[in-house]
Amino acid sequence: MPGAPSVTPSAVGSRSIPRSNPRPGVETRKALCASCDIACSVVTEIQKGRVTRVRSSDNPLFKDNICVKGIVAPKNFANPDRVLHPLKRVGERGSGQWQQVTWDEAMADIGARLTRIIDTHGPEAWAVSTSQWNTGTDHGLGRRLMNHIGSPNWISGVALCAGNTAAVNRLTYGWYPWPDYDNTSCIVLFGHNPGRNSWVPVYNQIQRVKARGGKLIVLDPRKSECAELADLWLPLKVGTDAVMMFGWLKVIFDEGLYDRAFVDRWCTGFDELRRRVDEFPLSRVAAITGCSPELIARAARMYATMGPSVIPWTPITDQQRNSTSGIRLQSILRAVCGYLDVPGGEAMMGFHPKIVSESEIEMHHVLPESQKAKQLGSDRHPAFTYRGQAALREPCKRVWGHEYANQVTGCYMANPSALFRAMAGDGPYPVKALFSLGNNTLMSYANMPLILRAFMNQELIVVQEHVMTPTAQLADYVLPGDSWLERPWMFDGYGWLSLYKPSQKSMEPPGTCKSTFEFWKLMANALGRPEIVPWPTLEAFYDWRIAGLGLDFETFARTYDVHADKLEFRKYERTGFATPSGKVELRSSILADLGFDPLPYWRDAPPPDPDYPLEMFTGVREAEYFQTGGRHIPEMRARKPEPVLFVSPATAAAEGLGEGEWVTVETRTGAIEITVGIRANMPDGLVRIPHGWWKPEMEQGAGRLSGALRYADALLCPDDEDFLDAEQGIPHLKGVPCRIVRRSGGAA
Ligand SMILES: Nc1nc2c(c(=O)[nH]1)N[C@H]1C(S)=C(S)[C@@H](COP(=O)(O)OP(=O)(O)OC[C@H]3O[C@@H](n4cnc5c(=O)[nH]c(N)nc54)[C@H](O)[C@@H]3O)O[C@H]1N2
Ligand SMILES: Nc1nc2c(c(=O)[nH]1)N[C@H]1C(S)=C(S)[C@@H](COP(=O)(O)OP(=O)(O)OC[C@H]3O[C@@H](n4cnc5c(=O)[nH]c(N)nc54)[C@H](O)[C@@H]3O)O[C@H]1N2
Ligand code: SF4
Ligand SMILES: [Mo]
Repeated sequence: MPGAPSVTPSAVGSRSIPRSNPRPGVETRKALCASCDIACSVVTEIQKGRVTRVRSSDNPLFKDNICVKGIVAPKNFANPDRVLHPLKRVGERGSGQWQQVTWDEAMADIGARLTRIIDTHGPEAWAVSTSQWNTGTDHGLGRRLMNHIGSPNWISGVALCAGNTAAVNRLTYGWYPWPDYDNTSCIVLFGHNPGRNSWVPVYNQIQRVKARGGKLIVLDPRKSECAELADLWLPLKVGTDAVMMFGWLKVIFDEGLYDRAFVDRWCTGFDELRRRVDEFPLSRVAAITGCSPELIARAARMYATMGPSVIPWTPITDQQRNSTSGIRLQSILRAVCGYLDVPGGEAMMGFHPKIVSESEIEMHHVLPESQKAKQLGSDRHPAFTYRGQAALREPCKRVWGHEYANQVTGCYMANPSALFRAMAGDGPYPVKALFSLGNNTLMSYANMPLILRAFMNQELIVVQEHVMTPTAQLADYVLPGDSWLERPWMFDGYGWLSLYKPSQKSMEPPGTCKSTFEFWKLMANALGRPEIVPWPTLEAFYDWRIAGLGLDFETFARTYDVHADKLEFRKYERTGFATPSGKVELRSSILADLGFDPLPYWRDAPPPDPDYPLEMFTGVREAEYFQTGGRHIPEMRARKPEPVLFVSPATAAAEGLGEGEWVTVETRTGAIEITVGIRANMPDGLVRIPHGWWKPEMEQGAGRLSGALRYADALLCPDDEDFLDAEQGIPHLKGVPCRIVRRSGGAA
């Protein structure tokens, strides 16, 4: 997911603090790291036209916001296997036979083939899968082109990471808020585990809050690094976050710890909610979560009574069977405790009159309603589709002045599983072209066997990448993408925060690597619609976006580190909330109208499966890699050469497993090979599977895919209805029945 910006909202127009060049012959630039999704402000050092070092920003606001992935970026992007020129498939799909072509040749052919597909099957036969931070300069231009051409079928990794949280938060109070870490009294982490090499800015914020006496509550089945720091650690059972929150609400309501005045004036559906919460006595919550009633009550009291507290975004509740209820319960906790849009609580920033949001650039209003209605998956699982968010258009306009707020790009997506089914030929209509930009599509959703079938059934697959990922190996065209060292960038906080942060270009891209901005511009031209992306260059586009501040991009990037206005709190007192009722909808009128339970609820896991007695989750991010990327960097591979599962000592003993041994893990969906790591901090019966493993050095092409067919967690993740959240249709990755099979012999 994205993630989040590394600046607190109170930082207004912070000027940069220039430092003299460290050594003669060394130039410096201010950049934003895009090696993950949180955009740390960093400094690049350049010698002879190449970046030789990445270090932390000189601005005290961003002090120490850097990690190993940012530091290793120059080596990452200089790797000898980087794709430097467009490649065209010449053999069968996946045969590994490529011909180098020019951008002109590639784009002319892609334009002609996509036009044929659209003419034959309609614009909805064209799908895009992307993630905003890897491509950086997409800036909503892909959506803009799709909206003009007529396709609603855009998906992204943000369906499993923050984008869906944003969409579900909007159902309750119209905007996805951001924690005011600087003033908060208590932080609650549902699994989320920032560290020195994972979301460092948030980790540093947690340290600062702790240092001034604030509290930290961590809910995690495993004693994680953040759990070690916590004042309270709740070792809940995997996948039970939603029921835990019912327990907290039970305590908060029974003990009168909520903000009655706010609830009375600003919330709908309190009485109904309260009756629902009464179905969750702590004995029931304790039985499901495995935590004692006393511990649950202590945590609930701490959250409700410490003063303004925050529940930062977490991917853990994004990826569960009860995701919509879990995210709604987080929203409800914020609201009933009076922590919404107050100092130290969670701030709703809205649109800013001088900041051109990507929602505006996307131009969702030009996509006809008849095409919006074709968005795949919106019939069964509408929450983050156009249909699910439609009732927010008028309220959003009323409160924020804009009809469409595509926060974290997650509010108008197609459903990934439904899209893959249609691509495979099992949908309501054919989908025949997939563009995958900065996104390892094949490995980044559930049910990889289905995605593979979907890929093999395409007429046109276009990938923009740095390296020959398993996804790229199945493409018709692989186009070389530039990196964050090689392009300017302006970050706007994903429409979650309202700010601009600039990034200077540090060096020229190698070969003919291009930005995603340039790709969409060439694509608009190739479809005969140059007016859709009218700006001649990326810099000219940024000049246009920043004109409201009375600056040009070059001056802004040279002079400032960030532009953000001072926060105004309790805006709702002036405007109401951007929901149909104008209030916080504890009972969601939108979910009711869509035919779902308007209150959060608890859906039990399917009955235990004796053939698959253990449970697995995917996650615990690897310090060295970002998601499926980075396995080609020798310095990082030396530190983490193989995928490792984690099990407790007792589970290892029961299964007869030894440290470092290769095993097979199986679910009903598929199987992977992996090594064993025995970890004292794992609960018994739970298996951690790392996300995104493949080995760039292994054989490429269909049937091999550089080890992705052996190691990728997505092979294990189901997407049948039992394992999908009902409202969103996103897969349950936190608690899937599995088994471990010992292998005779050594390395896989
Ligand atoms: N099965 C399963 N699926 C998951 C998850 C999981 O745990 N399990 N996690 C989910 C989460 S939390 C997320 S955030 C998503 C992430 O899903 P993705 O956004 O697909 O993330 P990555 O795996 O990082 O793939 C990004 C690709 O972009 C390329 N890239 C990097 N920088 C650039 C660039 O500047 N330009 C271009 N053109 N390409 C670039 C990299 O080489 C890499 O191959 O996946 C989600 N999907
Ligand atoms: N170095 C590095 N940093 C990264 C990334 C990376 O790939 N590498 N990826 C980035 C991205 S896109 C994301 S989304 C974040 C993800 O980072 P985090 O939000 O920290 O997520 P994970 O590391 O997957 O898991 C965090 C914790 O969730 C616990 N957990 C597992 N299942 C459950 C459950 O059901 N409930 C609860 N409450 N806890 C559970 C795990 O035990 C683990 O300790 O990290 C970001 N930072
Ligand atoms: S946390 Fe690391 S990878 Fe992410 S933006 Fe910051 S330095 Fe880059
Ligand atoms: Mo993520």
